[in-house]
Amino acid sequence: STKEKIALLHGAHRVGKRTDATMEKWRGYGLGQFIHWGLYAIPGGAWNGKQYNGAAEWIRSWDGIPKSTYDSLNYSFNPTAFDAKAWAKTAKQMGARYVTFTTKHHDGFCLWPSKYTKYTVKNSPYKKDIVKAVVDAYDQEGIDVILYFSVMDWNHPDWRYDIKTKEDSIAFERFKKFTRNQLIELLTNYPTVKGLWFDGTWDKSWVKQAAFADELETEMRRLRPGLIIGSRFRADENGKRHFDSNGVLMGDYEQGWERKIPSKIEDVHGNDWDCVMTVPENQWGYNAAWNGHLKTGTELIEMTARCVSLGGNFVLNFGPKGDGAIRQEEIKLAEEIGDWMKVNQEAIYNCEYAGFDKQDWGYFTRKTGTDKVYMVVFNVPLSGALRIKTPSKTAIKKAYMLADAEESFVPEEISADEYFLHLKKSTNSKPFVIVLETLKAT
Ligand code: JFZ
Repeated sequence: STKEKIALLHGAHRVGKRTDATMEKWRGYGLGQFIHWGLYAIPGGAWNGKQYNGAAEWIRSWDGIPKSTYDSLNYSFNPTAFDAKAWAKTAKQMGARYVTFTTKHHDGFCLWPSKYTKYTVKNSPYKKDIVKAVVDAYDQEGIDVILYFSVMDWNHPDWRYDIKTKEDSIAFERFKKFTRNQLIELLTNYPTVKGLWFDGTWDKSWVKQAAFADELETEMRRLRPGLIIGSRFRADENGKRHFDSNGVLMGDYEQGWERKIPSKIEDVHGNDWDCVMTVPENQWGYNAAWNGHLKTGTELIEMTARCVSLGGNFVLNFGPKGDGAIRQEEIKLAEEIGDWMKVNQEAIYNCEYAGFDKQDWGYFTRKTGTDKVYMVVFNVPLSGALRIKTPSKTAIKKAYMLADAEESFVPEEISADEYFLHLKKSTNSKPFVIVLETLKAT
């Protein structure tokens, strides 16, 4: 465009996608797991017998919950059923290729023994380093780890929502040092982690720290070359978040797709992105009384395919119980997704936007950089005819079922660059994948 660029000191550091191997690997993950676990898992959405409808991990902030009583939950934190290896096995079984784990949520409780606050696992009956257990267990399964970190910290006396007085500013300077120390500590303690997933960065106090946050980001990247940081970490000097004042993405991928998925490729502006999703409408931490619509395995598989078809990753959230065990409903979903992934993962891993027009039966994905296109079919039309519109001068050489290459199709050309694939039988009860080997005329 001809729009003039505003000179920025703390805007984006790069225009366009990263091209290094670490980021290319991230781009190919396809499916990830999110884990929200912390003190909020103990009340599990209820306080003194009263169920709260909001997100369970926010319970400390609801009216009528005494903050000091909540903050004392660390004295009852003794998760006897916590088994990081079992979590990692569940993730592996589901087909997740990365995990994002809450080291510290808004309540400020640290699941690692941070030197910079007393409010950690170390001062709970459990005592042991949970972040280390999780990182080691997932590393062992070959699943990459990203650490979730909330800048907003309800427990820290120096946290401020805004800076209005001299006192606020002095306190927040201390808070900034504390935040830096904790982040450097995490990166130093857990050198195998691939990235940081920031949250709690929306308040005015933090939005005003463009210079500090920019320098801190640079420091972290210097410490861990290849580190992946999303767009939710810092604002530019005009207070613009995610995208700077010139509309350029800040960070390595767009982190704004929270419980929503883009509907067309234009929505993602050529950026990397991932979508984080809850099973109920909006519960991240454990809520014993999950209510409302609970997404089914098929819905979650469809979301995965939709994300990959638009060049993103899909990340499904798990909220383990206060004792550390993953709830049965989540285990079942992980199994259902995993069973599907075992047969169809080729259409999900290392795939990208295919460049084909979207059709009503489902989603196209493409094995990155190749001529292999996948049709992930969710809605079979009554006619049994699946429409394909190819980009111009693209021929379909072969079409066959991914689960059974013997079952092949002869595409019927119905007009220029437009075909029908006629399904032989529609006995499929699960979404299925058809492979297209294409050939582009040069
Ligand atoms: C935040 C947290 O407050 C929440 O508890 C959970 O951890 C989630 C993953 O992140 O919630 C958000 C953050 C950003 C948006 C919405 C909810 N957003 O950008 O629309």
